[in-house]
Amino acid sequence: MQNLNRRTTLKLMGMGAALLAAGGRGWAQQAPTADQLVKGKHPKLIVLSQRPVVMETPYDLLVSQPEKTPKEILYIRNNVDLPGYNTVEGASAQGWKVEVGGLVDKPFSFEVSELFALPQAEVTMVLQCSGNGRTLYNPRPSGNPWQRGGVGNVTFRGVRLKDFLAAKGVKPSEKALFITAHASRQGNAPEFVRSVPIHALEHALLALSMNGEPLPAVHGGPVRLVFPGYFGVNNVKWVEKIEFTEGENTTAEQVPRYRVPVIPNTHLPFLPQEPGQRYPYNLQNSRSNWLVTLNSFIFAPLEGQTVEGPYVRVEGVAFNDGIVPIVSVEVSTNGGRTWHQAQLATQGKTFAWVRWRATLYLRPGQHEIMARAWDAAGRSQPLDGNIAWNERGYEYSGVMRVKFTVA
Ligand SMILES: Nc1nc2c(c(=O)[nH]1)N[C@H]1C(S)=C(S)[C@@H](COP(=O)(O)O)O[C@H]1N2
Ligand SMILES: [Mo]
Repeated sequence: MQNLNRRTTLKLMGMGAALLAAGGRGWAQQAPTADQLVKGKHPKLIVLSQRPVVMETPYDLLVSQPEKTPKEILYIRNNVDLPGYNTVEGASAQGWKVEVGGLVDKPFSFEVSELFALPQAEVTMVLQCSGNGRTLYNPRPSGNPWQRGGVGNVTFRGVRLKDFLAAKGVKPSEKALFITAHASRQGNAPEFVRSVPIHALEHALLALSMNGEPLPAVHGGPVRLVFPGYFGVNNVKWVEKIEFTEGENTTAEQVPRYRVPVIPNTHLPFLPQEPGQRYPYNLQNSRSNWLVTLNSFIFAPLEGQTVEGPYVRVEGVAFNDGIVPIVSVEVSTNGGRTWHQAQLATQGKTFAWVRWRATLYLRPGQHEIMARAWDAAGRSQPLDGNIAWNERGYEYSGVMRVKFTVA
């Protein structure tokens, strides 16, 4: 908060604000496009909400960049906007302070500008909203109507939180079971706070750059606390306070939002719900959207496409929480009766998505292809994603199906 007043390069007059101001002149009646709301975004991003800004990557754009998702097309999910930060350009680090406290032996604060001089680490990781795929649930849960474009594969670079604490000679207490990060906000805007299990400290990064460029302001610049392997919501943009805590924070983004029902103290990933049923979320009967659920996507062919046969190249990506490797992706063209092994581009543990491909021999006509990933922990994806139906529509990971035609 006090940070905000001191910031020098605050561009309060983003394109979004300009549009609103132009309302009286008539042309704001048309819904603003993504590039009008956030400077530098691709105009074809699908605007799910103007305020706070929420936009998803159309699937054809997502698959056009199968290595890395460029900042121009990466989805945006704000629960709370930070005025002036609606641009893909970097944000000034000058005067931005971060406090570190809670259950640590020596609370301290630092200036983001000090981080640039320290050893940097890099991680390529999937950034995915836990609401991604929500529209595939039936009946449709509440919340932003994400299709499959609330996801990207990006490289963050910055200072490892663990190394930074060690360099400062600061130790979290053994009583600290969670890391709780608070975002900067303006005025009396609601707080954005998230808690993740202390295990996440292992790979936590104070990110200063993304895809080799200054971290875009809209994606959390000048500094974002990223937790590789954790769902989007946990990666707190514009971080200004990091606390080590005994319990989870209890603001709305921690409970009741961003959780799925569970049976406490069991290893069932979620408690199946009667679709349409309500659930009394609390800290005990539900689990926060933390580790990324194993998932896979078909990048080609696309739904409705006509492709040349009889040899058809099928490809896509698969990812999990990075704790164990993805070991296989299989594809089926007969509704799951038989499966063919796809080839994986890389082996081993990774927080990034892993590309896969297979070549199938297919007769002319209509086909439906399914893809399913497995990891070394034996985890896979439900054939019917609706088994994980939950009131708020989180963590969809059902096997993807694509209908296409072979010429
Ligand atoms: N400060 C702050 N951090 C935040 C959010 C937010 O509203 N404010 N939204 C979270 C959610 S729900 C997601 S999915 C990701 C989206 O990251 P992106 O906007 O950089 O794509 O940011 C997370 N971090
Ligand atoms: Mo999200």
